[in-house]
Amino acid sequence: MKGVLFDLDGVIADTSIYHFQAWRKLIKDHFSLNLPNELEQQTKGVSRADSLKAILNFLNINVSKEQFEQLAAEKNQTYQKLLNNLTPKDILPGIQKLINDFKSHDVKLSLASASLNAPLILEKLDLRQDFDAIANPNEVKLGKPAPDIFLQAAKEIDVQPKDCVGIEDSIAGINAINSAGSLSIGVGEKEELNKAKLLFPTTADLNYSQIEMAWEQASAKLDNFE
Ligand code: B16
Ligand code: MG
Repeated sequence: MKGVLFDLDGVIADTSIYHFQAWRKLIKDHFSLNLPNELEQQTKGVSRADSLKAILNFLNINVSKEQFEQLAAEKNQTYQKLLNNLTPKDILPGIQKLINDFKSHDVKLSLASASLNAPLILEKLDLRQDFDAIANPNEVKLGKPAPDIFLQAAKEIDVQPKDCVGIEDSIAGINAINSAGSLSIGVGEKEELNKAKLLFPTTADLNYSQIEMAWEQASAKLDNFE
C-alpha cells in the first residue's frame, strides 16, 4: 500500500449538506419547487454539471445552454458562501487520526474529489499541507463512476493505482475506485455501498490496521492467482 486516494465530500468533511442546501435554494428561487431528499444521494460525488442535469431531468425542466451555465454558476456562489462557515472543527471524526496514520506509514496522500472547490475546502480545514497532491477534475475526461479522477490522483503521487486504496462515501465513487483497480474502502450504511471491498459504517470507524489487513489479504489473493 503506497498511496491513499481520498474522496472529500462525505469522507473528509460533510460538505454535501452545503451542496444540497445550495441546490435547494437555486431550485426554489428559480422554479418555486422543493427538491426531494432522494436527490441528495443521486448528486453525491457527481460533478456540478451532471448534478444539475440530474436535478433538471428529475423535475422535467428544460433550459437553454446559457441558462444552464448561469444556474450552475449561481449554485456555486451560494455554495461558496456556505463554505465560509467551514473550520478545522468540521473535519469528520476519525479522519485526522487516519491521515496521521497513513503519513506515519509513508503512504502518500492524494485527493480524488469531483469538486472544483477542493483546494479551497482543504485550506479551510487546514489539511492542505497533509496532501501530496490534489487531482484537478478539469484535467480528467469523465466524472465518477468512471475511474478517471482516481487514476489521475494516483498519477499525481507517482503510484500505480493497484498500489493504492481509495476511500469513498458514494456509490459512484466506489464504482470508480473498483474500475481504477485500487482497493475500495466504503464509508456509510447504504446497502448499495456493498461493492466496496471493505466497508465502515462511519468515518469514526475507519481504522488503519483494518485497512492494512484488507490490503494484505487482497494482495495475497492476487499472488495466489498469479
Ligand atoms: P463542485 P466529492 C463532489 O465532491 C460532491 O459530492 C458533489 O455533490 C458535487 O456536485 C461535486 O463534488 C462537484 O463539486 O460544485 O464544488 O465542483 O464527493 O467528489 O468530494
Ligand atoms: Mg463523496
